[in-house]
Parts: sequence; C-alpha cells; structure tokens
Amino acid sequence: MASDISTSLAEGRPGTSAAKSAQREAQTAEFAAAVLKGLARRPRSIPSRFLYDAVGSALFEEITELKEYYPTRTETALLKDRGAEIAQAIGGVDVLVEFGSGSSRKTSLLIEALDGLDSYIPIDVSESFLAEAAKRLAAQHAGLTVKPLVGDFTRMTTLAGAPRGQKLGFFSGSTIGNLTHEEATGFLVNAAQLLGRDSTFLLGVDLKKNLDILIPAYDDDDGVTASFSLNLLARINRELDGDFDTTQFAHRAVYNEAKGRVEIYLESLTEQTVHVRGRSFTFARDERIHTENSHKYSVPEFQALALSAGWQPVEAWTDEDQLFSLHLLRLA
Ligand code: SAH
Ligand code: AVI
Repeated sequence: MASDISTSLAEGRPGTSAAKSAQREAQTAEFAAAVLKGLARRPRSIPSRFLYDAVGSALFEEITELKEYYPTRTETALLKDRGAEIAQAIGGVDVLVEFGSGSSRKTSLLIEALDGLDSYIPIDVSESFLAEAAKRLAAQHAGLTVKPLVGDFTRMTTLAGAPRGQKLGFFSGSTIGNLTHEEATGFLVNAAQLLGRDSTFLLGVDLKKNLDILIPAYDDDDGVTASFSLNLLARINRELDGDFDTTQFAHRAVYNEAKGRVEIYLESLTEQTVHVRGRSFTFARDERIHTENSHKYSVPEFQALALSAGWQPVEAWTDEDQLFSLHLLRLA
C-alpha cells in the first residue's frame, strides 16, 4: 500500500518548524533512496519528479517561454479561446483540484471561466514554488480559498482539508505524459477516488506529431532544456553530497516510436566514477541515465486510456495545427 506523503501548506495549520524539518528530512531520504537505487540499476534511471526542486521549477518556467516549446502557449490559447465553451461543458464546480500545478499561470484562465468556484487546491512536489504560486493565485482571485498541498500526486490517498462539494480535477501541461501508460492509468484510477462521485476532470495532453517539431521542443537551441535536465545532477550534488561534474554529462532527447514518447537521458561524455552519499558509481563513456519520458497521444488513444481507468470522455478540444489537446472527462 502506497504511503500518503502529502502535507498542507495552508496558513494556520499546525506546521511547526520541527514538523517542517522532519518533513524535509523525509523528502531528502526519499530522494536519496531513489537516486541510490536508480544509479545502481541497469539501465540507470531516476524518476522525473525529482527534476523539480526550486531551481528545476524555475528552469521549467523558462522552458515554457522558449520558441521551440509549443505546449504551454498552445494550451494557454485553447483555454483563452474555448474557455467559455469548456466551462459550460463542465457545469457547476465548487472545488478545483490541480495536479502538478507549477506556476498555476494557466489556472487563472480556468478560474475566470468557471462561475461560483469556492476553493482551489494546487498539488505539487516543488514546495517553495507551490507556496509562491498559491500566494499569487489567492491575491489574484478575491474570495477564492486556496489550500496548497505538497506531495506526490501518484501516491496521495486523501485531499487533506479539502472542502466538500462538486470537484473538478485539472492536470495541465501534458504532465500526464510524464507517466507511463500503466502509471497514467493508476493515476486516473486514484484521481477518481480523490475527486469523488460526479466529478469532472480537465486534462491537457500533447498530441503525436512530426519529429521536426517535437525534438527541438525537448532540445532547444539555447540549452535551457539541457540545463533543466542537468539540474538533477546538480541537485544530487547539493542535497546528497554528490560530486557529479555536470560538464561531463550531456542532455539527449530521442523519440521512441514504438512507445510513442520522447525519452530524455543524461549521457556520460567520458569514463568516470561519481560518488553519492559515499557510494561509487562508474560510468562507461556514452552510458546514460534515463531521467524523463514524455508520452504523446492521439485523441482516441487518450480517450481509450481514460475509459480503461473508469472515466467517461465528454469532449476534446484541439488547436487548428493539431499540436495539443484538452480533454474533459466525467466520472459515471
Ligand atoms: N501544470 C504546470 C506545470 C507543469 S511542470 C504547467 O502546465 O505549466 C510539471 C509540474 O508537476 C511541476 O511543477 C512538478 O513539480 C510537478 N510534479 C511532477 N511530478 C510530480 C508528482 N509526482 N507529484 C506532484 N507534483 C509533481
Ligand atoms: C511537465 N512536462 C509535461 C514537460 C514535458 O513536456 O514533458 C517536462 C519537460 N521536460 C523537458 N521539457 C519539458
């Protein structure tokens, strides 16, 4: 049974500094265990959620501004242009629950389109970034109760402190694509439990497309995506007493046609030995650490996945260039 490691960041809750430091220790222990296990296995891999510390979240925000990175601007335009239609299809909502909320910038568009929303619960692993975004959202939307939850959305078993009422889930940016199909199905089944009967779920999902557009989105000319990937090694150095030389690893983005996903790796540029928490790891030249997957779905593929997890597809919206989709699902 997965543990529930979510914690409320909401003001006024009993978050003593002792409790906070115990929580930080638990987060570092979880990071250490994942890194030591991931570097020891073959092929080596580290779960992508660890890309997001405060530095990683800020770098992701820079990615969203890149000319090559079409998902954010396309999803934003869909929410702007079709917001009223989407809100009408959703119907009445009291509580908006966002998974992997990041900066919550696109969320403001959804909140404005929805009528009569009482509460917003953003969920994210990146604690300081989440706290800042929650403060900004509360300031922008007078009368809206904002209750951030820090934790891993794949392992949350309850929405601590969530008010009763009709719930809408929001999972933007195609972050569901960072999960394998099996993980995505498990996530959707769990989200159904968290959101409850009669809830609706709006998800942003990146579409399959030509590699001339796809690969540059994950390997931009300015090297911002490379910095985002390499920050994982820098984070290991900062938090786990690591000695990675980040100049001796390169960011690689490749499309796996069979799995319909972009795979991201950090590739060793030389034979080298690295230490983390006193353990040694020797890399051959060209050996890789798998750090991220970004699955792409056609509209029918994603609808079939949602159905298999117990969600009924209601409607899907796409942009005219067929780059990105927004899916509305409803629980029977
Ligand atoms: N939804 C925003 C941010 C996308 S970036 C947008 O569309 O712009 C992905 C976000 O999900 C990051 O903020 C990251 O910290 C968060 N995240 C990734 N894996 C997570 C997990 N397992 N649990 C909770 N948050 C996670
Ligand atoms: C957050 N997630 C959906 C991004 C993506 O497109 O898969 C993460 C990312 N990684 C590199 N660039 C963007």
